[in-house]
Amino acid sequence: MTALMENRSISFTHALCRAPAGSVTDGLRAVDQGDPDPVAFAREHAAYVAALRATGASVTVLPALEEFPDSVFIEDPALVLNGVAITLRPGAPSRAGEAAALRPDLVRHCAGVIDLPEGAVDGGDILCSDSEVMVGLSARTDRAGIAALRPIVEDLGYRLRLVETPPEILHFKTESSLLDPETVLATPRLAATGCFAGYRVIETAEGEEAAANAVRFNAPVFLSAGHPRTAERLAQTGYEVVELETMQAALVDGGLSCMSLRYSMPDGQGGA
Ligand code: CIR
Repeated sequence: MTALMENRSISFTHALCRAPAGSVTDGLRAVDQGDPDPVAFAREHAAYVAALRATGASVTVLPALEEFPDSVFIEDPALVLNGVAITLRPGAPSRAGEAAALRPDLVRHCAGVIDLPEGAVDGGDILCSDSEVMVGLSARTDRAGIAALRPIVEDLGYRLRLVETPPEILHFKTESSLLDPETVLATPRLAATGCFAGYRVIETAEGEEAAANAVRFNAPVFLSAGHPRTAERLAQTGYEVVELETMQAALVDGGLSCMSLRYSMPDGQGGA
C-alpha cells in the first residue's frame, strides 16, 4: 500500500457563480482559436457547479449578464475574505462594470462589502493562503490597485505580498493554485521565479501547464481534464482529484478558478 502524505484541507461553505452569457462568444482572448459555443459552455458550467455542490457547499448561480461577455469569470471582479467581500476593479475596459453589477449580490450574500477605491486589480491575480494574500502585478493588476488593496486586506487580518505575474501570463493564477495551506500547484515557469518560497510546490507536468489553474474546494482538487500526468502527481501526493472539462472556457482564456467566488461564512450566515 502506498503511504499517502497528510494534506491539510481547505474548507469553503459557499460559492457564487454566474451563468455564462450568450455573448461569451465576444469574450476577451489573447489568441483567437475560435469562439466558444454558448450551449457547450453552459453544459461545462453546469457540471462545474454540480461538482462544487457535491462537496456540500452552498452554491448560488447568478443570472447571466449579456452586457458583460466575460462575466462568467466571476472571480475577477471581487474577493471574499473572512466573509467580507471586496469589490475589485477589473483591468480590462470591457470588464470594468462587472464589479458594480455584482455588488448587490455581494451585499446579500456576504457579511459586508468594501469597495477598492482606485487602481486596477483582477481577482485572477490573487492567490490566498491562510496567512497571506499574494497579488500578481500584471497587465490587468497595477501598483495603484495593489496599494489600495493592501490596507483593506490587512484590516481583515491578512498580509499582502506583491508578486510578479510573468508578462506572457494573463493572471497569476492562470499558472498557480493553492492545494492546501502550505502547498501550491504551479507551472515550472512560475515556480522558477521563487515567489512560492516557504510553500511546498508541486509542478505541472511538461506540456500540461494549463492544469495549474486548478481549484481545491473542500475535499477534492478540481483539475482541468486532459492532464493525466499532473493528475497522477496529485493523486500520488494524496489529493482526491476530480477532472472537469474546460474546453469552452479555455477558448476565452478562462479556467476552473475563474468561474467561482469561493468563501466561508460563520455558522448560520450567508447564502441569502
Ligand atoms: C478575460 O480575459 O478577462 C477573460 N476572457 C478570462 C478571464 C479569466 N479569469 C481568471 O483567470 N481569473
